[in-house]
Amino acid sequence: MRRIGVCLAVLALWACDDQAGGGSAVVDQGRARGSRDVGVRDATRDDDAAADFGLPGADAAPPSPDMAVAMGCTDEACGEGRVCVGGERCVEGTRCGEGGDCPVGRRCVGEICLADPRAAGGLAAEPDVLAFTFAQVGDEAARAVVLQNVGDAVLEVVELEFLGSATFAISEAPPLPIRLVPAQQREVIVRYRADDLQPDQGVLRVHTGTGGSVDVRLLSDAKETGQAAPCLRVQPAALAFGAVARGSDRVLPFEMVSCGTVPVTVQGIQRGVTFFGPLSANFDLVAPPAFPLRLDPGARQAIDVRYTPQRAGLEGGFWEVASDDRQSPLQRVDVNAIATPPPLEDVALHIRVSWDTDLTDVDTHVLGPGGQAWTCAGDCYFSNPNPDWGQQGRFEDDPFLDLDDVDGFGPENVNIAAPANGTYRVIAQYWDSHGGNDPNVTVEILSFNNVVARYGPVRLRASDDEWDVVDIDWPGLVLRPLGNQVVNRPRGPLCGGF
Ligand SMILES: [Ca+2]
Ligand SMILES: [Ca+2]
Repeated sequence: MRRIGVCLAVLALWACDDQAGGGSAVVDQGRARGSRDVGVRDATRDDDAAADFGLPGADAAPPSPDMAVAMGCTDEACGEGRVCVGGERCVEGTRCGEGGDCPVGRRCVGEICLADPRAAGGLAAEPDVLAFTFAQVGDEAARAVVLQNVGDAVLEVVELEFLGSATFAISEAPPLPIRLVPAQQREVIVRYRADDLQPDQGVLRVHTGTGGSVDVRLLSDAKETGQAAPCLRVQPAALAFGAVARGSDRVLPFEMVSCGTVPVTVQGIQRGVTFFGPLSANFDLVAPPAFPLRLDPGARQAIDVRYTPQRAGLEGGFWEVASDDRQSPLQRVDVNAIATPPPLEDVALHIRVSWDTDLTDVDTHVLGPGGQAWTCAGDCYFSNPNPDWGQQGRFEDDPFLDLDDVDGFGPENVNIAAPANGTYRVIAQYWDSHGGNDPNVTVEILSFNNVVARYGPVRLRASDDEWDVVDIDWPGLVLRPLGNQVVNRPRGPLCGGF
């Protein structure tokens, strides 16, 4: 999956606009894909970098409208493993040590240790601190770390090493090495199991094939319940929605419990922000209570979280519950889901593109009726994966690029469940070889799970080669193939999706 306009760590809140985008190790807005498009500026002066990052000393934009509550903060109030940025927002991370010292794979920017992808050959791991809160021996929790290649060359993760407490482990260890092409990401799950009431500390060190590494700090914190201080338990620590098909949704609850002998006040529930941005709007809270919410000792409040899938793929992040529990003022609930397209039997137009070479990135472009290539209104492609076509606000007549393959073979596909009337054009574009061989590309058109046509294979020999494959008239599914000619055309501007 490629991303556009990546912002580092904290920055999603303040720095992800056109003015501030493109800071140190931040991918240039609108050009995030492939080696020739990654613009890593050499920010050697930390004050410049601080300005880019919107850290203290820089102009701060207003807080995100996604926040359910605006809060002042201090490092102390933010809790272990978190720091207060701009006096307003707790983020997971650490202050720089004396002389700007930071853990491996981080560098000091505006007094905060931020991911430095160059330190590990382009590898970034987010978040850089995982904090697990537990109340009793035997409690288990799992949290995700996302590994992403933000460099400009293919990299491999060759080892996931744990240092410190043995209470931390990888859940469902992925096969190694993990190969990542530029901008590709993978999630690994870290599991914690409390073996006694003592806090635990550890490090997950992620090693790359070129000798670099990135550290993720692991912390646990025993929650004191039954004390004469505000105490909030949020459970479970994670909600796994599983596979949910577009057109449906799923609701799962978590619970907030007042665990002291005095009331606790919940100030709000906000979208978690990471390196990769705030939690997707596909997750929302169903009829949340009004905040601040006071919970008497022993009182419980259920919160329903709804997931409504759009484009297919893995989605996740976390909610943050802010309260006056001083021991853990921000508690998080991880959420993850797999969005799936509707079954092929229900899809009127399915366009599938595949090729025969590893590493290479071929892209599917589907132009809607009257649409032009590389326009955000008319072209469904990786940077514009589900424009609203046909009737506005109705998703059944929209195209969804449900799978964008970046590292070889495909397939990638576009689904339109119920196309509006008009002519659709399919184009295959050769984005980047990433060091692989030139691909032979095959395009298949399916309707309600029947293959109605197959075109190619056609060989693409150079980046920006384009093959105009077929025009499709709807209704009637009239196919007008455009031949096997390949034309090299300059790529157009991107739309900012991923
Ligand atoms: Ca692709
Ligand atoms: Ca529509």
